[in-house]
Amino acid sequence: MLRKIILRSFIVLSILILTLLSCKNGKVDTPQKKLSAKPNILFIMSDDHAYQAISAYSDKLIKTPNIDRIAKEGILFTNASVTNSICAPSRATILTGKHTHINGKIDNIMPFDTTQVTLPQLFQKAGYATAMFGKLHFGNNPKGVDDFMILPGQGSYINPKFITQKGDTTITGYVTDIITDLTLDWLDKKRDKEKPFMMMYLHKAPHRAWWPSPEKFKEYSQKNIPEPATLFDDYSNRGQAAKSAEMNIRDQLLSYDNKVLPQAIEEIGLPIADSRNKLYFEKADFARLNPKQKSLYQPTLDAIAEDFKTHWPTMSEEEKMRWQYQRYMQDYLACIASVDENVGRVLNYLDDSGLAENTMVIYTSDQGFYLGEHGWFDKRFIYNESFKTPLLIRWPNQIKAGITNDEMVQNLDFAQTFLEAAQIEIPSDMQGESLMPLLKGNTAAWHREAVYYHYYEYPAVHMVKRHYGIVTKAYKLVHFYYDVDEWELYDRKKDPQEMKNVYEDPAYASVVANLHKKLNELRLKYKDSPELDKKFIDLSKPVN
Ligand code: SGN
Ligand code: CA
Repeated sequence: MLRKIILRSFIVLSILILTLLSCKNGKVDTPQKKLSAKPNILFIMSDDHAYQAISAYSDKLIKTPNIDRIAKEGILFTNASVTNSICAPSRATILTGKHTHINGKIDNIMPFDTTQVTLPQLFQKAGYATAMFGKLHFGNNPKGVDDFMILPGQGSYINPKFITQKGDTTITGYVTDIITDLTLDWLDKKRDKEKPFMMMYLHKAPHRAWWPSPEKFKEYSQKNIPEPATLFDDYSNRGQAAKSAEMNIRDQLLSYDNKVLPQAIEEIGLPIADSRNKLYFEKADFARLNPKQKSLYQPTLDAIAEDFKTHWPTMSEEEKMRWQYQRYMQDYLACIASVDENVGRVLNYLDDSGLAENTMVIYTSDQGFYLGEHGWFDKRFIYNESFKTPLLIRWPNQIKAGITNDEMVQNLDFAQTFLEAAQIEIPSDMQGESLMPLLKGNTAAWHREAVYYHYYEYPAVHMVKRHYGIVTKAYKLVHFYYDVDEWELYDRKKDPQEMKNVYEDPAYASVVANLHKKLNELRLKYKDSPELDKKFIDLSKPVN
């Protein structure tokens, strides 16, 4: 009897111990195992980086070997676009997975409703280590990030100030290098390595006023950059919107954009047309340089001033355009050269630390940019160069190397893509679609034929009129409204430079009818409407 009792107790005890052990394993090990299978997300975004200036798209202007690596070892999207081509609205779309008329951040001015759930919050809640470094331009207190250091507003290229959880701090150096140092430091030393990470590494460059590092400034100021075919566009065959925009390289670039010292302008007897010219040198990046840094820039600044004084007074209008274009592009590309080098540093870190295989690396921009096409700089329009945005994604564990994809994808889709990749539940009110099927090469599972676009910031800097439109692989239908009521249609295959509005051409009558119908459907699908257009016009009116 006693032996029986002892034996039974022994069995019961063993079962109990085994159960307890497996429970403990269950509690401690399962989530870890699950989490370690989850990918890291490294979201790299620069500000105003045109796809024309990434050699994975075209090497006519610059070679970007490091950014290209992401596509070579992953996927390149050739038809990626934004829903609203301007900084803060693009960021709001990425963070909420919603069009700007739904998340409310229709322009750079309108405040963002911070009660909305943003992407990092979802990742943090799901057990990810989260961080954000660089330019947010979107309120100065990001939610859902364990660590952040962000530039106030647009931030400075030189000796930038950062907002942190512990207050403001200023770091000496060049902004692109600094944002990368902060990113690498967090990846290497600060993050909780028990968790997967979601990191937003956000460059200020190459935003206006395109201030390069001193070495790149010198190097690129000596280059001759090829001109785009449409540099001397006269905007014929199009409506009011293109004609009245204020972003012409010859006429609207200011001397601080071109780094022509105010003294040089005064010396040849020209008025400094815009008080901001002088202010920039007195208050902005140039004024932030310490004497040692200034001495590194001075020889290049002097050479530009000399060149300007010698040639500008006798230049024809055409030559002035060409001169302005060279100066603009030299600095713009010099800024990108630094971005590319720094992206290389981060990719090397992923390789060296063994993180590369299971890290999804995304390279994109908050929108595209005009690099002299139509004679312009800046963005805002639904026309190709600013509507499209670079998109390169690498994730060796899941994406085959070297895929090119031409589907109509948008920044609206990013949130759902990253959430699906991380196996986090996608909120049902997000408006995009996960790109995961495309990343896995399953194009047959992708059925979208058209995307929707809506731009609002007017009247405002650069004077690009309010407009919305629909874009398919073959066509683009646009409605400009507010103080005009004009429709434009472009045949994207026959007229990729978008030089001829064929809306009134009878040959396109059925295309127009079909696209109008589809545009209405998209407006309904995404919950946009004439009532909302009017609401945003009323909200934008200055309150006395
Ligand atoms: C500044 C720039 C504009 C630019 C806007 C918005 N002028 O106002 O050229 O369009 O930012 O850019 S500047 O002389 O102050 O640089 S955005 O990327 O932030 O939307
Ligand atoms: Ca931008």
